[in-house]
Amino acid sequence: MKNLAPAIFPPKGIGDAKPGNEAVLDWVHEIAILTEPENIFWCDGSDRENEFLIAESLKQNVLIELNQDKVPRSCLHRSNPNDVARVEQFTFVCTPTKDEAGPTNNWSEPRETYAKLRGLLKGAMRGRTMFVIPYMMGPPDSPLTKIGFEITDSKYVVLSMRIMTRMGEIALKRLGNDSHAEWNRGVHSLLDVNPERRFICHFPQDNTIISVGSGYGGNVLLSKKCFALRIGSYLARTQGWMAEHMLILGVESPEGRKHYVAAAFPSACGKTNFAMLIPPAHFKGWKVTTVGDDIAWMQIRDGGLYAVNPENGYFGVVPGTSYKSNPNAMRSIAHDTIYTNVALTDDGDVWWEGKNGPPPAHAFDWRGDNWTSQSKEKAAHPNSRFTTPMRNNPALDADIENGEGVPISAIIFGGRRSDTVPLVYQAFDWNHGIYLGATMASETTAAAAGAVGRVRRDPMAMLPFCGYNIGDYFQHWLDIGKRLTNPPLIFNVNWFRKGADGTFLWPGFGENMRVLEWIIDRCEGHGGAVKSPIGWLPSPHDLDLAELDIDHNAVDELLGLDHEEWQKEIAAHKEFFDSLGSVVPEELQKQRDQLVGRFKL
Ligand code: GTP
Ligand code: SPV
Ligand code: MN
Repeated sequence: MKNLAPAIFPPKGIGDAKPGNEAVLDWVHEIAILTEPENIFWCDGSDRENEFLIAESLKQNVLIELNQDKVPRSCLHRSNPNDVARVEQFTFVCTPTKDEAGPTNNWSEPRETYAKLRGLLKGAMRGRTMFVIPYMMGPPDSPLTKIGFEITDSKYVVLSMRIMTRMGEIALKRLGNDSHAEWNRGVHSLLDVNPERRFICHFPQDNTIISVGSGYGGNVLLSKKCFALRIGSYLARTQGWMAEHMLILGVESPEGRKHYVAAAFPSACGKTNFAMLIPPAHFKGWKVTTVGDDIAWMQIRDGGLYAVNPENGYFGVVPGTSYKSNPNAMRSIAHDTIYTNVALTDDGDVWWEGKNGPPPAHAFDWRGDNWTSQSKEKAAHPNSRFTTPMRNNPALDADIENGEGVPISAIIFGGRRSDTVPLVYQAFDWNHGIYLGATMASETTAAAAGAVGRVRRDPMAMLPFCGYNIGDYFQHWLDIGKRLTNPPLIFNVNWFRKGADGTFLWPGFGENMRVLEWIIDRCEGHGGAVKSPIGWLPSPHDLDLAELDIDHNAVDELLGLDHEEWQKEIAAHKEFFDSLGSVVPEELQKQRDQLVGRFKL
């Protein structure tokens, strides 16, 4: 099978970057005895190593060569068709008690789970190469920065981790030789890429992740959802910081005033697009820059919240990306990019639904099958992805390496809601903002296996990523608030509200600048708003809608509150809290009572 490449034998000087830390060596030794690889490859993250691994991957069909004139130094990867998204139903949090994992996580007893996984991993790397990847999450000089190691038998994982993290020597140096230092242990094996033997298991108390049976990004690039969010959120709570599923962007006014905002939207709900926003022509002199597109690690400093992006690259949704919707993403993925599950044209270019220009007459679809512009099936998988270095982004923020982090003026929550939820509104205060986050919902997307378009509650966009009890997570937000003398303001947005005809009421993408400007205005203490039962709402003239072709009825609808819909919404909040049992903090129950009360005024 194409995913299961045989062992490789590198020339001298490649694959021998052994760390000096005894604890790491002991752990690698133990995993090697279990998995019985043909050989061990110690990654150093160098260009030479990368070139060698790309060449081997092309030979073994792990990667497909693209037309180097069209997409220089880029390749295509096809994952197994049974393996194209995160698998939440096979994702486990293995805390000593079920209670610690809480009502929203699949729990599995640690000792039994280790035993089961050991059984699956026994001899799993026979005839294969075992790669050891040292990596660093966060800027080199940040107190938030953490080290991880991922053991894997997939070259695709090695090549992707080199883009997504600061990989190799830099991580070994930061870790040093102290055998008691904190670092994450990650073990990944493709096994036989069989959904029946696919488990993504987290052991927060051991700072350990074991992922088997998948080759898809979110399940196997262990730095990302597994470490930076699930284990990260657990560490953050015990250590007093925050690990969140948030983009971070900088926004600078023509007068040179700069703010940073962090925004939590669920998977495939617009984080990468918002983080790379280009203001429309009307906003002359405004500049938006990207710090991160998916994950924020935040600490308290001087009573405020400061964020770093722990990642080094973007693993972004491809379909819908075009020079019209997201020019910065298009420029980022024009070179040095790994594409996963997009279509391949006859001239060796990549294609996907929503790319600029007409569809090709013929292409190979994401599975590698013949496809024509008449085909009913999609050419690119709806969850096809790009893996690209953040340094490709023309809008990269200058403070990306700032170890203290960037000061956050506003936190924005948002989901994909066809109805009920207005374009934007502001929470009355921090605790009310937590209520907005805790009750947010979104229509499900192709980023996770399962039904698409079903409204589900996804608190802080962390439902699949919180590595401990969600009630304790809410309490952690409340506790952080008590320590903030200068807390960010909290907002909720919804780019996805639809009209009676079923089309989006709001143009979205670059035009979201109009909402962002209102948010910044509110942070600076000007900017009008009216008090509503759900929070501060802009009235139509509070938003700058100049030079925007939008019907005023659509604007009214976007900013309107339908009381009947909200009665259903509040009932759904109650149903959600009830489903969590007794873990929801009293303060959030109180917030709901107050919300109900405000509707009765
Ligand atoms: P993950 O990588 O899964 O965490 O996703 P994400 O939150 O970064 O979402 P992304 O920006 O990749 O957008 C996902 C999908 O939403 C794409 O198909 C976009 O075209 C679409 N999208 C993003 N922003 C907007 C918007 O403002 N309006 C509309 N209508 N669609 C949008
Ligand atoms: C998400 O699903 O939120 C992603 C993609 O960012 S994955 O890395 O697959 O989780
Ligand atoms: Mn994400």
